[in-house]
Formats: sequence, C-alpha cells, structure tokens
Amino acid sequence: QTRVITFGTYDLFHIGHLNILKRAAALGNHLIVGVSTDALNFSKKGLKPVFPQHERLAIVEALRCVNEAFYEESLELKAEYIKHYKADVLVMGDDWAGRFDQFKSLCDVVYLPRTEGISTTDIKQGLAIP
Ligand code: C2G
Repeated sequence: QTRVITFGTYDLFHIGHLNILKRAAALGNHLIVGVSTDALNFSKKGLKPVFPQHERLAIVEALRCVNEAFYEESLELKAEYIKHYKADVLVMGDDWAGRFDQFKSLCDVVYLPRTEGISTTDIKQGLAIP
C-alpha cells in the first residue's frame, strides 16, 4: 500500500487539476487530497475562490482517482496532515518545486510538471471575473 497526498485549491476545476491528480494517483494506490479552505485562500492571496470550499471539495472527492479529500485549514499543518493520513508520498506541481523539501524526513516529496497553457487565473481573466 502506497499512500499519496497532495494539496490545492482546485478552483474552477480544469484539466490541469485532473492531470496532476491522475498522475499523483498513479504513484501509489490511495490518493488523499487536501482542499484549501476559503479562509486559507483569503489569508494567502487576499481573494476568495470563485467556488466555495464545499463545492471544491465535493468535485475533488467525486473523482475516480481520489480516495479521500479533506479541508486544508492552514499551510503550517502539512506535517500534521502527512502524519495523520500516513502518507508515503507528497506530490505537488512544480510551481512549488523545492518548497516542500523539509518534509523529506517524513515521506517522499515529488514535484510533477504542470499542464501548460491553463490556469484558474487565465480562466478568470478570460471570463472577466475580477
Ligand atoms: N496544476 C497543474 N497544472 C496547471 C494548474 C495547476 O499541474 N495548469 C496543479 C498545481 O501545481 C497544484 C494543483 O494543480 O499542484 C492545484 O493547483 P491550485 O488549485 O492552483 O493549488 P494552489 O493554490 O497552488 O494550492 O498547500 C498548498 C496549496 O494549497 C496549493
């Protein structure tokens, strides 16, 4: 049993989100996803996601490649989440490359390349959502 954990906001869920979750799932046999809360996003970016946390969580946990999903309440709790969910591998997109190396004492840390040409920010700009 290899348990994989990853984190994200997954706002305006798009193909880049699906790609990284499928690739994360393929690194083990149980995928756990921390979905950041509206409050965490607001504190991080000063912006509320377009979709509220219960909808973002519902979409992520309904995916066939996802076994469990939970709310990521704070960036400071990563070690706690890794231990609580007994994760063997932490996966993040390479926009975070190097930023989670401190967890290498707890689990493997893998950065996967992002999907080119799509982002929540671009989608919002294309739709003229502020
Ligand atoms: N992603 C990707 N390709 C894209 C867009 C996003 O592979 N074109 C990946 C990101 O690298 C990340 C995941 O999808 O691993 C979720 O992306 P976001 O929702 O933007 O998550 P973020 O706001 O970076 O939150 O604790 C860490 C944070 O919660 C991460």
